[in-house]
Amino acid sequence: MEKYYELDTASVINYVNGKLDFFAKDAEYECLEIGDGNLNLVFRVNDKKNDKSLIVKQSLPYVRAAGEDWPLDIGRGEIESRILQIEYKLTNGLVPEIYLYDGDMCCMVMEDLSDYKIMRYGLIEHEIYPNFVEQIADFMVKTLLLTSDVVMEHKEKKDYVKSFINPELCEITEDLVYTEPFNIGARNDMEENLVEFHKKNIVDDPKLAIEAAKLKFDFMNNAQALLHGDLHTGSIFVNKEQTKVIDPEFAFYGPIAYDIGALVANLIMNYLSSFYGMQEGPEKEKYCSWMLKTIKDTVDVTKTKFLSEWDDVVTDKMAKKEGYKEFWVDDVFINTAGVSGCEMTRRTVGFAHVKDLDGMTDAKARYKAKTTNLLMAKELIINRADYTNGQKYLDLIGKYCK
Ligand code: SR1
Ligand code: MG
Repeated sequence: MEKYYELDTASVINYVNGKLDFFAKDAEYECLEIGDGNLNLVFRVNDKKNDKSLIVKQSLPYVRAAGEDWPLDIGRGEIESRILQIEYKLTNGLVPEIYLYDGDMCCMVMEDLSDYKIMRYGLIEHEIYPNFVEQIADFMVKTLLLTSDVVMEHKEKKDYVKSFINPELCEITEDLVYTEPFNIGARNDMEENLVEFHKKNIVDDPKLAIEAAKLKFDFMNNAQALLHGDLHTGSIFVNKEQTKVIDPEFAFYGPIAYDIGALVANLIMNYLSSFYGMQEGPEKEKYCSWMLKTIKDTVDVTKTKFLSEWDDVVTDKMAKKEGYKEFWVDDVFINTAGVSGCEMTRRTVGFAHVKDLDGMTDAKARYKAKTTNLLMAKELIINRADYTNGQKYLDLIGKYCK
């Protein structure tokens, strides 16, 4: 920690030039702090004259969204830079390229994606991304299937498991996703008019409690694949052509359902904010039908890709036995529904919310979207075994959103 200091928009330029031969001598710098996540500082350093830019991401020794009272392992960027390099190779560039990781400054320098937008903000503006499903499904299948025991040599996989032990970040998920939202108090944060609703429908339901508990211990004990660990729409950069995944600092070996479920949940929450928040008319119709198709296809295309890749890449003799592939894939998608439900719950009543729902300006519509979100979440957790294909999600949404 002796060599660590917190960067700002002035010092980051010298910092980068001391580490990398990236910018030209005559560079005209423009530097902004663009981090809007819960944890880190993120700078974009741009040379206007030569049109070259990069991103510097620095870990803080605490949770940015909470302040110094919530300390956090400052070395987390090391895991992030390692997984990004692995994912870059596995996915042929569906993540940004890493130029440098500096363990003294807990800093990562990487490719700038200035012609992309954070997907959550694009979706809030009702933008449509035609290539998203194919690319994100490729990302998930390649990073998850290829790092699992059915494909990897088992001792090598165990070395990976060891080197991606990420206890502090996992603890955040164990608490914020799988524990606090199903109880009263702690760091939960909800609108006043949801307090009673939350108690009655979530906290006081014993059936929900046991199913959420099962999902929590699946998250903690099922070292199935090398997860991104926080695959919501704020961790994805998109434009009309391309998709890039960022921010895998919560990476560890966990259940594949955790990545797919987080993504599906965030798409559903955007749908709810649009269904209840947009004015009636052709724009709403077009956007909402695209989002419904995106939810359905995210499940179905990912599932189909797992099944079709399997025969080409699986190496384990027992995994090749007839019927095992279908069992494995079904199990992943059953738990995907459960994870989606936990993510939807925590984003409504827990510590970390989503702008899709919180940003709805009409209070009545926001209440309707948030309560519907909680009821659908509960159904997805309790009856997750029914949600093995995309149409089932659309049936559920259709039942609630009338
Ligand atoms: C204290 S961190 C809160 C949330 O932000 C991250 O993006 C993760 O989703 C985490 O749960
Ligand atoms: Mg993040």
